Amino acid sequence: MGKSSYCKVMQEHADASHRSIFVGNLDPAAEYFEYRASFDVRDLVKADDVMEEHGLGPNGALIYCMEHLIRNLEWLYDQLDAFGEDDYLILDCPGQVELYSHLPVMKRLVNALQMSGYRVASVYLLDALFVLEPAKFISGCMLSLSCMLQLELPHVNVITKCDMADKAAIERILDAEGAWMINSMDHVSNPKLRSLTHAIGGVIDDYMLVSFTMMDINDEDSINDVLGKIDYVLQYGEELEPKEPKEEEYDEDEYNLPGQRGQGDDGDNDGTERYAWDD
Ligand SMILES: Nc1nc2c(ncn2[C@@H]2O[C@H](COP(=O)(O)OP(=O)(O)O)[C@@H](O)[C@H]2O)c(=O)[nH]1
Ligand SMILES: [Mg+2]
Repeated sequence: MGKSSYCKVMQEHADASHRSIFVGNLDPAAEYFEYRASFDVRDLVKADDVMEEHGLGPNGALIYCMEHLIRNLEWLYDQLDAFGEDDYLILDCPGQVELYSHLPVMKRLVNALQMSGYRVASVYLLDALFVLEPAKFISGCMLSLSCMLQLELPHVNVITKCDMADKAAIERILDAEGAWMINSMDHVSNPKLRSLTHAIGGVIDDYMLVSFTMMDINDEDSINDVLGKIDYVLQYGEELEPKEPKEEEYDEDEYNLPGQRGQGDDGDNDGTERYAWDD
């Protein structure tokens, strides 16, 4: 979904705006990325090596690698020691959904970071082309929800690759009632499953559980907007300069703060100081 590109774009944006963003690669199967990596999990374990040594397929090897990382957290702590109090780090994570949905690996990693005093947020990326197809969009929303429930972190959803898609069409879908989207699927979906699909759409819609920010890598304002939203959920820099969301710019429903859905809360949260989590 453009995870490594997201890291690169954020790092370049920070370079150009007198801010530092560090990136660490946590994807043992990464083949290629263009950001300056402060550390790389492939120095500890590589998916290719594991496939060869243990005769595993790509998914099995990836899970093996992540479990190896969890068993060797000292390695990660050694890398993290290099950073200072206010440093901002994006972790470029593997995208395989089972790591977030039904395996405890990423949750354990998050717990370890939090127990060491790091503030963590998750950033979920969804490809713009998925938004334009209702069935894929709903499935993307469900996956995001699954990550939110599993990781229990302040969470920001971003639509990537907006430079390649019809932005007006995406905006229309994001503004539309979920019911409209579900109805637009009726002519293609199996009638037996229609009521289930309606119920899922209704849950997403009624509780405004998932909301997205569009990001276009060629539009600095949209990159700034995404960064600002993540800063807000992390309360990044709050010690340096108190930061309140401006009503006209920030809508608290957009932040998907765990445990605060539909409670009319004012959006306060543990936030983060050092670490943004890219999934
Ligand atoms: N045009 C465009 N291409 C993108 C964008 N993000 C990623 N890509 C392309 O999509 C492919 C996969 O991106 P990558 O960041 O490596 O995905 P990852 O596997 O999730 O880390 C690469 O060829 C990127 O150049 C984007 O925002 N716009
Ligand atoms: Mg990648």
